[in-house]
Amino acid sequence: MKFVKLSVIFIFLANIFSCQQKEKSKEKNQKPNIVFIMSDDHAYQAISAYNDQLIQTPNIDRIAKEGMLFSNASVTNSICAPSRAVILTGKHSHINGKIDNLSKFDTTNVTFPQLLQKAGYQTAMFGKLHFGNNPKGFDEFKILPGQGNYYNPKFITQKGDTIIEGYVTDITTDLTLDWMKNRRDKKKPFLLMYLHKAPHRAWLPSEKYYKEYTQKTFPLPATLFDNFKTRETTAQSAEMGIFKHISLTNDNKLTPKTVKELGIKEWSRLGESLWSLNKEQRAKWDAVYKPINEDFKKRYPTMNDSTFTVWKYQRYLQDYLATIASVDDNVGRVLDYLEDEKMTENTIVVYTSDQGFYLGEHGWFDKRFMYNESFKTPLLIKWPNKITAGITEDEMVQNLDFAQTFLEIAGVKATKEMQGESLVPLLTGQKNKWNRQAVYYHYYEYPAEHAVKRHYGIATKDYKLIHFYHDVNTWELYDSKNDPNEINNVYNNPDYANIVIEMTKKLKEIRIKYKDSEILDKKFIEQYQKN
Ligand code: SGN
Ligand code: CA
Repeated sequence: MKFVKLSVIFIFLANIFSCQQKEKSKEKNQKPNIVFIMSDDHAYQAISAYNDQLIQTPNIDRIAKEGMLFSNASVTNSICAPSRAVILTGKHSHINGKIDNLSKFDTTNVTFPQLLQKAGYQTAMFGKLHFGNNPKGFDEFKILPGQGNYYNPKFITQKGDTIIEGYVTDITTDLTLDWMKNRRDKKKPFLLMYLHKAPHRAWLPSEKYYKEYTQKTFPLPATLFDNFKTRETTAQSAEMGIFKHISLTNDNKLTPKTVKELGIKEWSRLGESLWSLNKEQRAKWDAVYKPINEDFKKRYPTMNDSTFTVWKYQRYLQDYLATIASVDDNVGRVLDYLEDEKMTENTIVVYTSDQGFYLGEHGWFDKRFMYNESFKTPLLIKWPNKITAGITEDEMVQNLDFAQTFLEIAGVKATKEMQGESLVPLLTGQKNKWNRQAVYYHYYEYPAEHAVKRHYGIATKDYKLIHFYHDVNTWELYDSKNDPNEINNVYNNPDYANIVIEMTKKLKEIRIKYKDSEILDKKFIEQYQKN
């Protein structure tokens, strides 16, 4: 009797084991799923895996712990929609045509999701795209119109527009999880683009975090009071200074009444960014933010330019970082789901931003420049069994490389027009197959908000050469190893004369390699003037 019982238990356990094995091998034989997580304007300085001075991001850090952190990832054009166009097409802005946020994306471009969809991948996109038209190649999408709202956002869907009550970061995640749980075919591989609006300006945190973050103070960056010596004509004319251009109302969330009462003249509009909150949300908000007005009224009379800048900086970072705390929580929800469903083995997870951002460096917020904080972008990738966990990779990679990377992972051929390089060799420990010596950058949106002049440039691991053009003609050279904060433009320093010659030659060559030219520069200026 005992023997019969034992045999039954044995057969039962053997069955379970063989089912599990079958499931595992099914998962192994299936092409990998791709979860592409991107936030909007997320500075690498605000991810604790890069820098733990400002915020703890334990969930985003999980990706680095279990995978690879890229310390030298950059974008080709540091602004939202152009960066997204580069990611989807694998082509530089001057080739895919989406040079700035204003022009519409040319939907005759072939994107990697279209190719994956054709190859049998299920495809879905949730959150911010900012293209002016709907994405092609997606079975399902729910995207924000334009910039979208933090509170009670509207989403464009294939079935029409819908407004969803709540906080955008939570909602984008709810939509993403709902698709993964309920609406995909679990037998097919998938590409999921999970795209946060946060931490984009005007930095409206959720109730969960504004209570905590409005109490915090943060260390000041070394270049908060940069005087732009050696960069007068370019950096100095940009309109993205914390002191002058962050508005006390729209950005720092003081009420227009307070600002008027104190007789302060705002550089930009005297407005409020809080119109999307409903009554109940607004009441909770006011309970926390109203006292900040009273406190400011007391302090303002004794403030000088630098204490005023520091106050604005702290207020800016409190809200900016609080929006990231929500992103981190929600990334955790998605990672947990993948773990609970035992999908981690066969899923590559990428976390990145559409570009970097200034958190007070050079006295700035915003992006656009080829200087490090906005040129570089966070990039963390995990892919168990392929990537050795916990590695930091310092090779120069770009958002231009995603399309070819994902196509290679899925075993799909890239198009001839794509200009990036697959990151698979770096991910799988075959560094000898990677030989990139320099990356190219080109920013176009000028004249426009923030007044960052048009420029293109080349970066190697040692130097960065930038040419500002259109209504100026200035050159800058940075010694990246000796001047990581990029405050010394050494272009005219005789000690660097040979480097200037060498880098100018390299810049010419890389312009040819990527098919960019003065003729195209002129064409885009004319096109811009017509728009
Ligand atoms: C808005 C912001 C700008 C920001 C652009 C582009 N102003 O216009 O500060 O540079 O978006 O951002 S705001 O007062 O309306 O917030 S991007 O990430 O979409 O490129
Ligand atoms: Ca952006």
